[in-house]
Amino acid sequence: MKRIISVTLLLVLCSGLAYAEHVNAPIPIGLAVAQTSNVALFGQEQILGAKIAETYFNKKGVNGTPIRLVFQDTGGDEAGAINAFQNLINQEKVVGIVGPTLSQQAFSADPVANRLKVPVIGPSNTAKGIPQIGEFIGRVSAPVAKVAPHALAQALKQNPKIKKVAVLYAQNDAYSSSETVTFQETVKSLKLEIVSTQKFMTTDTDFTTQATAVLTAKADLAIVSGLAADGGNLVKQLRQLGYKGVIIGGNGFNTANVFPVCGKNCDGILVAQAYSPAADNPVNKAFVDEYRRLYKKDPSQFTAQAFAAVQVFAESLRRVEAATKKKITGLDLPVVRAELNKALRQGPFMTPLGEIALDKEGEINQKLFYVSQIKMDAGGKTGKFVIVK
Ligand code: 1QQ
Repeated sequence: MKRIISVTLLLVLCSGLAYAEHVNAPIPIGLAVAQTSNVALFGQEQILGAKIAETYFNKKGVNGTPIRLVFQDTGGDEAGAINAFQNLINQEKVVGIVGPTLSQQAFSADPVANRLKVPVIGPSNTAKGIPQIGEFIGRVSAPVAKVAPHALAQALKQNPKIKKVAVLYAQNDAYSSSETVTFQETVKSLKLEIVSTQKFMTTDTDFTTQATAVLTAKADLAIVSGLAADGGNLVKQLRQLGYKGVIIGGNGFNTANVFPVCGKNCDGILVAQAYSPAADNPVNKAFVDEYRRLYKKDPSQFTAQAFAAVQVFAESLRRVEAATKKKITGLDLPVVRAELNKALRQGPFMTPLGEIALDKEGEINQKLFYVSQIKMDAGGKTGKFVIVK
């Protein structure tokens, strides 16, 4: 008898709990980045930043209601990104999506979300034209045109005698093909000469042809726009074949996961970046402190941008509640998605990237950019990004 009573009591208590959970159900935000394939070299860093943001913004939540990240692996290609987006939108009923990792994936997956009127924030899509995909598409990753030229300016400052430039890029990747255009325009505007233009594929492993061409052309600066695996291998083979000149790496080099790829040959690569761990603002301090506590090193740009992407969703959800005077959980999902998309574009956010805002089109306005130089440790296995500007 006693047992029956206590079981009944337990059931009553449990159903009470379930109800309480329901009215305060967490708000699902999709996180669609690469957890597998070579593109996971970036995606892994993005997940770390997103998770720190989830915990940080859930101290207050959305006026008490927590957010909940729903992770969906995109893999490294377009089909994987489309699948992840569809799943998050239709099955998981997310209010918005942070992702995908590559611009190459965004040009295929973003139109799906845009048609279904689901806001997307690109955490690392830097190719020209991303926000123009549609009215529900924005990004917190500054475009190549705003970032890449800083690396060239720094290379010339350190090496005023540079005259002959080789540009190399992954022709099957949207970011790489976009970034090389910016680099080539900047090279010409600085009255330097492009002595060789080399294409490769992100799937390539042998770069003998391209490296030989750079050496034959006697370039004193090589600029590589590619992803971490291919780009890192290209740099390694370029050095192994005897190239002694300066190397600029594009945004694909902005991850510590490139260090094991080029090893000691990563040393000295200049990379422009949209983030510095030393940026002096309270939210960056909190972010960096937490990252250091967990991983005993400094966060990368991709980690900081993923944090910022989750942040703009969390803070915009609060804006939606303020504007509608209703709890998110009390609004219909299509209304939440539409209001959220508007709120994302209404004013600044103070993030680890500094103060940022999205314009009407969803393009980021960011003020601070940096250049770092890779410094490899004596063993050639580990290294760090040293901010030089
Ligand atoms: C893009 C990029 C990549 C380097 C992100 C990892 O900038 O695809 O837009």
